[in-house]
Amino acid sequence: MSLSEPAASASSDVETSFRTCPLCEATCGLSIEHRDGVVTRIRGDRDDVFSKGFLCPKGTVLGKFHEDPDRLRTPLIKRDGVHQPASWEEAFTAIADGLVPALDATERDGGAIYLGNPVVHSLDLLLYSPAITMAMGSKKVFSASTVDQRPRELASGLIYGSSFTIPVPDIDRTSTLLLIGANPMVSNGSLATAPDWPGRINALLDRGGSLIVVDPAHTKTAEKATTHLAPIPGSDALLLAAIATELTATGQHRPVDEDRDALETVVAGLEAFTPDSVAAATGLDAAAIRDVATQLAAAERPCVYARLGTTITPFGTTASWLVDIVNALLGALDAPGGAMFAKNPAGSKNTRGLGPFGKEQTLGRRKTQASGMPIELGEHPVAAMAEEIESGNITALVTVAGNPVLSCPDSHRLDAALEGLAFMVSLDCYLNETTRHANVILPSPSHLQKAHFDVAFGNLAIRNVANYSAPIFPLDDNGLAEWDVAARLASVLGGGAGTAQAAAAVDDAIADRLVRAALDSPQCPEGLSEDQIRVAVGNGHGPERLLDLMLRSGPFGDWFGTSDGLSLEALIEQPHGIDLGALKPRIPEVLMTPSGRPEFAHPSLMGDLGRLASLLDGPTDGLRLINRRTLRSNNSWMHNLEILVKGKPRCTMLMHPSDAKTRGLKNGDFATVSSSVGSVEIAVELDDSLRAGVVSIPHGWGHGVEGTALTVAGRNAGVNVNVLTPTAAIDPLSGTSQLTGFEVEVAPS
Ligand SMILES: Nc1nc2c(c(=O)[nH]1)N[C@H]1C(S)=C(S)[C@@H](COP(=O)(O)OP(=O)(O)OC[C@H]3O[C@@H](n4cnc5c(=O)[nH]c(N)nc54)[C@H](O)[C@@H]3O)O[C@H]1N2
Ligand SMILES: Nc1nc2c(c(=O)[nH]1)N[C@H]1C(S)=C(S)[C@@H](COP(=O)(O)OP(=O)(O)OC[C@H]3O[C@@H](n4cnc5c(=O)[nH]c(N)nc54)[C@H](O)[C@@H]3O)O[C@H]1N2
Ligand code: SF4
Ligand SMILES: [Mo]
Repeated sequence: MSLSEPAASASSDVETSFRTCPLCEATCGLSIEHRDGVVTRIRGDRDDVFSKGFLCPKGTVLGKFHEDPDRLRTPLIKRDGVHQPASWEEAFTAIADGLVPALDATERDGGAIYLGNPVVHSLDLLLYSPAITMAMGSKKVFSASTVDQRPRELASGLIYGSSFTIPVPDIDRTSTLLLIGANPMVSNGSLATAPDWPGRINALLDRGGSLIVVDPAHTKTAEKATTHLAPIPGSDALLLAAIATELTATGQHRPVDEDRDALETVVAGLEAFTPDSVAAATGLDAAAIRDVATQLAAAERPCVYARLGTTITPFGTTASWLVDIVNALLGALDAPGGAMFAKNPAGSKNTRGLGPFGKEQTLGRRKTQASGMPIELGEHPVAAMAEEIESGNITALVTVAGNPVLSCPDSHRLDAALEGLAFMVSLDCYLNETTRHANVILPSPSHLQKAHFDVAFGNLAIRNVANYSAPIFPLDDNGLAEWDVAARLASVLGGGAGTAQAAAAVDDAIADRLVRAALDSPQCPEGLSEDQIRVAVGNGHGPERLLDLMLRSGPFGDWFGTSDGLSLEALIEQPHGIDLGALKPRIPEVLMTPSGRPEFAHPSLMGDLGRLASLLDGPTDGLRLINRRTLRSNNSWMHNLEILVKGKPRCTMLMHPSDAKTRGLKNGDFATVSSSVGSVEIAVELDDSLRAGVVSIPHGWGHGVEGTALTVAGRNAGVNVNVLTPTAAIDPLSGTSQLTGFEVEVAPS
């Protein structure tokens, strides 16, 4: 029996299956009761080794999502402007006849791919979408990273030699947590996989610890804070620089040995940034900044963690770097209770134990064609997508689990640009704002029909944990597994047939690479042969074999039966997961830098301090729009589930009463919000806890568009905030879009 095939149930008794929630980075264990293919109840799995029963309202709706009549179950082909159901064979033939010639017409240079956020949550897509990219033969890769975490990854690449080496807050052991631009009480955390952030924050406070929150909004997380600072948006890099200077100027930093020279270079470069010099530009009292530095310095186990509110700004890379500098000056980097590095059970670039090696990382080697935006870590910034299509540099596009029309800047322009493509293919669950432009849409099965393992979040978890979930429900009649769809698509794009055999060949090629990587690993036991590996993992097709290869050759692996350790089988025997323990210090073995130490004073980072100094002049007076998440939402794609959208509308604009008054607006009024690129009309919700001069609108809304099939979302449409986001405003180092802190005007509608 293939591991992908769930055991058929003859009886109609209620069965309980345990499964990791695939929706957000918290990776909660779910206990799913179901009967005859219908989910009857979802609760938190109290025996899950990591989440211990925690879940949020979204985790309970996987059954509703499975049943959603709008969820696509067959491929769709656009004929005469209308999407019509088609067979898989027809769909792959249409792609061979349409997309392949479009790619070939530009010698493959005009092809692009956009990888959306759910790719990192999907075992199938993480393992098989690289095959699609490779088969396209295009170097134009876009992803949601450049509207999200790319600055953090870039800073890590420069400092530690790998973009996967991201410090995570050791929240269970810290005594003082400084949280900047993150709202984990609502988002459940990001780049810090920790199911039950709320419980962990409460535990920190219960053990007498402190929570310092820096956020222009008085969020649910700020409500928990022992200290809350509400800065001017976009000024966090200044704040961090001033904290670093204050720590060293007052001798409150902790002694550092190996990295003294590099840190002294950084500290010297930060001299101009003091609590007094940044006060006006951050909108904070110098005394409040000094107090934060003192609280951190006095803490037994301090930790600084920054997230989305700092990365979707023009200084995202610099702010991410300065987080590490402050942690290093506090002795909190790579220390228990501070900012630590996870060890991915599925293996990662930084788990091979090779120790120091690698080339100097440099920036700025590639630029986009139309306007010269930076291409870093192999990706084009999404801010460049519309202009690249308009200038004819991109003529064919594949989107995988992404909805850029709602999530990327200057949406109206991107929406129009997509219509100009010669051919577009989407792999998605819905006919939505983006996929409506596709000539062919290939459906994904529901999440309950797929295997799950969090390959990506092993790099980011606050404990080392491994947990595998088998599919609960079988595929629909005529349904294809998502890995199979991706592999068939890759085969068609490479000029092959979109058949099961072709997909198997793509799969075998990936398995071959993993076998070679295992044999080449410095941890590979002497004498282990290729045959032994192949016999151990078998030759079944699909993600389980690949996962087995990764686990068994990973840092906790059983090396194909030659030692005790992880394997897929071991995980199947433990449906609540295997806890591999608290994080342990990993410097220097985690580093891939030429010096064998963190490159704290990397020239590309030091080189941005001049630009940062230009912020000291202070911002202009205009209103600034910031981003916001709401608990029952998940970016753009869960608004078609009644249970999550019912009740009062969530897509409103929060505004301080003083800002509303000067504009003649009252609670519930409709306002027109305009930026340099667009305008929307939205209901005003007064909030006197928000920093004055700041307004906040959530993203992912703006449904009800012609050509989509989202019945419930259409009735709860909201507005698309990214109609307002300019494409020109990016972090010039990473190319990440500024989605927060840009100027808008607000007037009564
Ligand atoms: N419920 C829910 N959960 C989600 C998601 C969702 O859509 N809904 N999305 C998931 C995804 S893809 C991600 S990446 C994570 C993100 O999770 P988080 O990183 O926690 O991001 P947000 O919840 O957007 O919170 C960012 C905070 O930054 C603040 N902010 C905005 N601008 C600035 C600024 O310039 N400086 C500072 N200091 N703060 C600022 C905002 O007010 C906001 O409270 O959430 C994930 N979880
Ligand atoms: N203004 C503003 N804009 C933002 C943000 C913000 O805070 N403010 N946040 C940004 C962030 S952090 C992110 S991550 C991006 C998200 O940007 P995107 O990734 O482009 O958007 P999502 O809404 O996550 O879209 C996910 C798509 O994948 C589909 N999908 C879901 N699960 C699966 C699956 O298993 N397989 C397949 N094939 N498809 C699937 C859904 O139907 C949907 O079409 O948005 C960014 N945009
Ligand atoms: S917090 Fe995230 S992982 Fe946990 S149940 Fe909610 S959506 Fe799922
Ligand atoms: Mo994200």
